Amino acid sequence: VKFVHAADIHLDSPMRGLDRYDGAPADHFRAATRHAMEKLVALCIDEAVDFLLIVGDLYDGNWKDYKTGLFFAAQMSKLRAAGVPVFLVRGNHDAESNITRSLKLPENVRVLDAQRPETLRLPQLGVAIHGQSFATRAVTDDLAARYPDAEPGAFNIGLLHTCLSGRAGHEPYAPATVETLRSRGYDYWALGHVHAREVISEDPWIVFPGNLQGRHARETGEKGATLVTVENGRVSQVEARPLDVVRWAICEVDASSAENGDEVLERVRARLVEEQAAADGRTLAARVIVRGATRAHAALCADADKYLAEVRAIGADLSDGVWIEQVRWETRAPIDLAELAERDDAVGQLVRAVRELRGDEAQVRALLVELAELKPKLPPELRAGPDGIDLDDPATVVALLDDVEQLLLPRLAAPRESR
Ligand SMILES: [Mn+2]
Repeated sequence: VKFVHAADIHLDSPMRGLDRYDGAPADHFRAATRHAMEKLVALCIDEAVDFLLIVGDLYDGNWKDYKTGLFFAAQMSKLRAAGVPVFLVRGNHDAESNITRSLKLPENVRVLDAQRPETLRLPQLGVAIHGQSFATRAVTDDLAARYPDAEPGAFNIGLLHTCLSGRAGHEPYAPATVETLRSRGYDYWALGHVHAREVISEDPWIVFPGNLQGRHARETGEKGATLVTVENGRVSQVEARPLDVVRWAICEVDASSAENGDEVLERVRARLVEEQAAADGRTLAARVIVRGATRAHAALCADADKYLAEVRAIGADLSDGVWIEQVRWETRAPIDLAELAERDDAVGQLVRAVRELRGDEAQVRALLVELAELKPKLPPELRAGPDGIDLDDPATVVALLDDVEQLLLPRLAAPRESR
């Protein structure tokens, strides 16, 4: 038995943060959830699966018009032609009460009941599927508590749109504990609702496949469905299959010690090229965050619009294009040690102390004695090996002083510097 487990397709969900500008592949973005759905259908056909499970939030909300439903129905017809049945439960986004429009779906699609748990039996496969749809958006009952026990002799699957015991960033719907799920005796729990893929347990299998297509800058990385193979009544393989057509990424760019704006832009380009390679031919949507102490800081602040446009131009220039969702400038001005040393506050004292220490071997040795206490507290990988810190060597301490200047002083001095 082979099946595909998908959830949170959010068909026709708008891609959030989509700001139109010349060169942005806006149409491609708008159609991304549909293209991902097409890839899901193709996966089911190519892998000749026995059925497809869709565990809630197939739709993003009530349809704007019938086009959304029509698209889904057409995709399901393709599966019917390939002999693939589809079992689905509704989630909070597409609860019965949310969706006022409807279309008759092809008869290979079965939507599970919203009033009570329902069990579907596939005797020719030896499979029993248990599940319940959301009747309303905010289901706060533990739906799983009322699911029936496993059917003896069958491979039992539970469909549940749930937050489990709570997941950051997800509404607390249909809470359930892993213990409740285990107690049903099922072989595979096909969950939905949480948009990041997560394998909660392997015995029994409890899986969030994640959403099919990222929809904004916080839904980064690979997205897709899970392909499950069952042999002799036991799960033999669980594979994540990427199906997204647009990949979201947060590109952090270190602008430290870049001399000017052009150099910062070169680093942005290099990061985008890296991320694009990781996206494996997909369109990339990137949030760019530029950090670090750079002489370009003042120019970047003074001309933020220009530099945003420059970054977008880089995105458009890369082959196939990279869409820039947002650029955050979190740079700071480099510190002027000479100026800081003049200050008569604690920061000035620190700068002067660091300077003196560097040239005074007796003081360094005295410091080594104080640092001896730290040695047993260091994690083993810092006590020895290539990353080890030799706290008996004065040269180590002198080198650390450079780090103190580069890391500590900008933080301490920052409030005065951020103009
Ligand atoms: Mn949901």
